[in-house]
Amino acid sequence: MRRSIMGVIGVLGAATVALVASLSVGAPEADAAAACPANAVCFYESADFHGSMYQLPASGHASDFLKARFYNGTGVNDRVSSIINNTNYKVHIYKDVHYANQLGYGLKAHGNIPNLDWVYYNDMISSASL
Ligand SMILES: [Ca+2]
Repeated sequence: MRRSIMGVIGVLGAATVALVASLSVGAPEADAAAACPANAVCFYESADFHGSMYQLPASGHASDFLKARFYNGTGVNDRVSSIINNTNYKVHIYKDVHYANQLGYGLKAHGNIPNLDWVYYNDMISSASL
């Protein structure tokens, strides 16, 4: 009898641990902002640097966002809503692929824009370069 009670407690304990683990890992993931590394330019799917992220390649150029994917697999083209520029250079953004139709004057070195809606460029960027 004693052995079977211990067995039940063991099963419940394991289930509780599994539930706590899944909550602590799963809950923040949906809303946490992915950190933008040093010397990188990061494009985010949502405002306030939320959602999935795409980093400008080390070359400093991305001529065609139709070929780019956020970390979650979603296409980047016309889906960027916020940007962090952690480089020493200005980032230029364009409405169309191959650096056509520049949007504004660019994002200054070590600058960021939490919401592209503020400048009417939300879900519009199709290429970018330093
Ligand atoms: Ca576009």
